[in-house]
Amino acid sequence: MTAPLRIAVTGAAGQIGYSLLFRLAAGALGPRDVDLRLLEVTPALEKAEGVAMELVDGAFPQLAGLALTDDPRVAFDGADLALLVGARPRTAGMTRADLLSANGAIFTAQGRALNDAAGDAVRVLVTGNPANTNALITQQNAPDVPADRFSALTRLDHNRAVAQLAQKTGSPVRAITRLAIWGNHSATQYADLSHALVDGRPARDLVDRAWVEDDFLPTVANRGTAVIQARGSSSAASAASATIDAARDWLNGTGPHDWTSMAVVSDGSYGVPEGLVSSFPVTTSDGRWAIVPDLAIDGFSRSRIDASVAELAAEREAVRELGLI
Ligand code: NAX
Repeated sequence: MTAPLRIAVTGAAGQIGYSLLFRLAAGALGPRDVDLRLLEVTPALEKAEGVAMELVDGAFPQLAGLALTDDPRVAFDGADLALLVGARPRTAGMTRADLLSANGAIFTAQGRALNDAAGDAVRVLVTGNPANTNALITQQNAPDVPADRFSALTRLDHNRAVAQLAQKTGSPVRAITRLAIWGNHSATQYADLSHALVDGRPARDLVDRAWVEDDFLPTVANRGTAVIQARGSSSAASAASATIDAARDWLNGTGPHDWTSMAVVSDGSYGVPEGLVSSFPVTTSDGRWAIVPDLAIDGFSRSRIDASVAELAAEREAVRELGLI
């Protein structure tokens, strides 16, 4: 019998956790049973205990194990998949350096714990912001885990872009393929539809340039802010759903004619400096990702990719100066 997939989830008492955990328990990653290891900070353990009670009350047939802890080494012990959702949000008066430093403390410790305790096959997906740089810190603090096992979530941006293009062209979401998010999960991200297809037809033949530049790109990049304004709190169910999509595709593979977007450790492809955790179009199979090679990058795309990558390079410099990597 196959052992359950052991999944560590950090930030289990948070809003994303509240959507994510129930879908994991319900089998959103596939037919394999799951063993959930919930990590929270000590003051939030009681709240997480309530979430654990509700998971039990769901009587999910695939939920083969459930544990709750405030110790990263216990949460990550033998983990096949680590979903790092918990992070320190930016609060009033915090500078960017304060934010990087507070998150640095979390992700250096979690990187070390993953290095020591995680299973040999572990895949680590960082949702907590600033996701790309948190993933970089985690990866750099887990030197024994292969670098290609770390990713940051840009799937929500990808999904938002797919949905916008589907709405604009009056097509079902499943008709949209080959969209790509490049760079950072931030307002500088670049949602590239220059290779995208709508039912096999080039998207660029169906939408005009003005819509792309004045509507599509700002809508996708600022969608998180728009959701906060409308809902009074940040995207949670869609972020949980994107985290599931990203993990499922990483473990199970993308289809033959499509790709997805993942922020992964750059090998220097497309002029992105080696080692930065930057979003690329990728295909996945057998638990491994590969950057889609040989795409033509026009001048507009080049300048947008370069701007977002420059932001990532500045974040890397800042965390180097803080001694976090
Ligand atoms: P919440 O503030 O509701 O929950 C975060 C939880 O993490 C809290 O319960 C907190 O106690 C816990 N936590 C903090 N430090 C921890 C640690 N060291 N170990 C374990 N748990 C810890 O935030 P939520 O709305 O759930 O969002 C979580 C993170 O996702 C935030 O950083 C948020 O900015 C980020 N997001 C990332 C997105 C993406 O596309 N990459 C989109 C949605 C979201 O904004």
